Amino acid sequence: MTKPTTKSFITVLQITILVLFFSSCTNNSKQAILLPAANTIPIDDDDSRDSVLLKAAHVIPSENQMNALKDEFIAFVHFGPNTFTKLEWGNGMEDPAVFNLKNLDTDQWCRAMKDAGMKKVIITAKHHDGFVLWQSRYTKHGVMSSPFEDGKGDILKELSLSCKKFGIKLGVYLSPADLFQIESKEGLYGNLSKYTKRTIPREVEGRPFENKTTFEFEVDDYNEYFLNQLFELLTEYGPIDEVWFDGAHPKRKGGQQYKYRDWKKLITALAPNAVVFGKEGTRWCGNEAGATRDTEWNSIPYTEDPRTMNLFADITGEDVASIDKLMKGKYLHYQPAETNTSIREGWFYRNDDEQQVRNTDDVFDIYERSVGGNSIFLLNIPPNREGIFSEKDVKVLQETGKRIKETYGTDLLEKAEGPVELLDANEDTFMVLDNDKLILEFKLPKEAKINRFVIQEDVKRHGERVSKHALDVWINGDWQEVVSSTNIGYKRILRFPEVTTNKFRLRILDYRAIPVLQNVSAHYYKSRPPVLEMHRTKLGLVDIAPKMADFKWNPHGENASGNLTKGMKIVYTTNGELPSESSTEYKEPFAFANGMVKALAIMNGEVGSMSEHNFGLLKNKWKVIDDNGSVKEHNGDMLIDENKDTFWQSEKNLINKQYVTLDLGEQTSISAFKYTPPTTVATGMIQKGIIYSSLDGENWKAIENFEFGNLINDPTPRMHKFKSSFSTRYIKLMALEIAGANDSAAIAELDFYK
Ligand code: FUL
Repeated sequence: MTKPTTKSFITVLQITILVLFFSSCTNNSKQAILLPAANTIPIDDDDSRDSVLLKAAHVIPSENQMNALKDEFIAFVHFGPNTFTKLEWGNGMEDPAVFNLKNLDTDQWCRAMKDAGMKKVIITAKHHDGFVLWQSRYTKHGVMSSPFEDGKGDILKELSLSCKKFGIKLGVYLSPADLFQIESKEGLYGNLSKYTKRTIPREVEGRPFENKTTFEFEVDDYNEYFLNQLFELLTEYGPIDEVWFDGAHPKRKGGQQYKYRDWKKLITALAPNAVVFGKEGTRWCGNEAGATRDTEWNSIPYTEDPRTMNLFADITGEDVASIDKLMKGKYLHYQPAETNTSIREGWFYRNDDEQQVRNTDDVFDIYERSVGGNSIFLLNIPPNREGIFSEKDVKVLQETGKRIKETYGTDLLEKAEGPVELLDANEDTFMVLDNDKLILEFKLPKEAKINRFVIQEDVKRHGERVSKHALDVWINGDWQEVVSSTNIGYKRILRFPEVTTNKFRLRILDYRAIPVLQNVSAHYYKSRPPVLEMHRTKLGLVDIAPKMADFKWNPHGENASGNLTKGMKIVYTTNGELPSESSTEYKEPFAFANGMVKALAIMNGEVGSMSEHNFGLLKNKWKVIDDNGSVKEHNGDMLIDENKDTFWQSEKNLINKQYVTLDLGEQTSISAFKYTPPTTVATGMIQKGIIYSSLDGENWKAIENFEFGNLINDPTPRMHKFKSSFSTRYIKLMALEIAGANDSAAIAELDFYK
């Protein structure tokens, strides 16, 4: 892009406004503020690309959004009947008795969050199954009907007390989708009730509210129910700092609409500090796997005015706010992304032996990419059936917190020479890079080892403006570029191979409007042995290598993994034991039939995090003998090719005929199977199905039905354990229900286990 020259596009009217506005600005801001900054700015029909960019650069966070950004690392807690049924999505018809909680220690949750450096926790007060974790006046489907404390327990109350004790902010997840209200006879969801004037909260005998505020809304039964519950949550457990509205819907009914504008009125009045997720406050990052965009702008285009919108669609895709996207909008709105993912496979706790837990390297990596990539990191830690976070999870939280503190707790630029406004760690000072001051130098009193550089723009007052920048270091009497990147926004963490230097040079290479920086700092992260990744070919050769995502920061043309993993040794076991220095050293791919491989890297005497992979039966003799109705370019072989990037897909509308039949080559005993859905399309997720077995390929026996939840948002592999093992030569997998409004089935990879 060419740098905007103000004269070319600012109209006479705008100039008048500017002159008036300038007179009220501080000196320093004068050249930097060309338009009044606002949370939402309309795009006019005659706006050019340059003027749209300029407007985008003047979109700023609201106070609540700014506070949400500053919280940086926050916790999610998924807890409810699913914790006991071990399902990802309940069906709403669970007997509340399944929530058989005997102990609860929310102090333990908060202690672990505090150790991790998390500032806020959001709990599933009501997940899609409709079961409520608090003593609601408006339903019996919740803790009040469970054995937990004889029906007198209140998870939210306990958490809110612990939060106050530990100084952690509290947020509530209240699912608009409500399967209990959909499925039960008297259910309110989609019951086609009339919209009439109703007073919120509805009075309930013997349960008065201390807060006497009332509201009048024209709503139907379900919206009233929802508003009444919001009233309880926001007045009796507060202060509430975030309200989380999930867009996911396992099911809908009766054309039920949500009167979000009314919900919003209630939230603004009762919890003025709450940022609203899933509406105009904060937005979903677009995946649940912890992936981050290389360029995450928070100035988002809207075709309708987000201040008055009722329905917010998910914003997904790699590019959500480039200038091409902005040009399609009618409004520009500041809206930070929340990178939400779980510390465990799935959102709810299932068990401690099979459900994998992310290691500290992984969590720390996501922290750096998300917080350091202009978004908020929301990490889920699901409590177990003992009412506490499992030991493994706590350890990862503690280690992550320790690493964040050790790395970012000290600023190596503390005593550096350079622009004071950027080095003074004072949020009220900033530096306007006007008059072509686009190259900034920082000099340390003496040389230091450094591999992280943090930059913050002054988004609070000036929005996000930089679109390209690079960092040089002084090495052997010369400047050398160590890393370059795109936008900055609230925070950009630059990662690069360690260097020893006493001078840095930050170059701003492109921008949407005159850049205004707020803070810079430099850090050293003691590199750890990398996390490993395993893969097996169809012929059964296993290779182990550093996970490439960890080396994404492009170390200027050198072999990334070679450069960063000098002196690394990989050791592994195949008998289930934890590998140690004396275990078999990995030198080249080795043949392995099935079972668990555990591996870790050792580098400079330090032992890395363990990676494990449970390999299913070898597929070298397998054949797909029937891939009924496959789409041409997605044939049956693709589901057994050990490549999760290719997938089988059936034609549409073949209800009850979407199946694949496999010949395993020999009679085999089977106890479980793994379904890996495709990740590039969301149209073929098999959420319900059935497995048949046959010894001759002609006479079939139904073995068991299976069910997987939340596949569209979280397309990760799913395991199904059969009630008992069975012996078979042929297997048929038939799809019975596809997630979303889709009617073709897809499988990226199918694995069976002994
Ligand atoms: C999704 C839900 O369907 C999951 O169960 C989980 O709550 C996640 C945070 O959002 O869309």
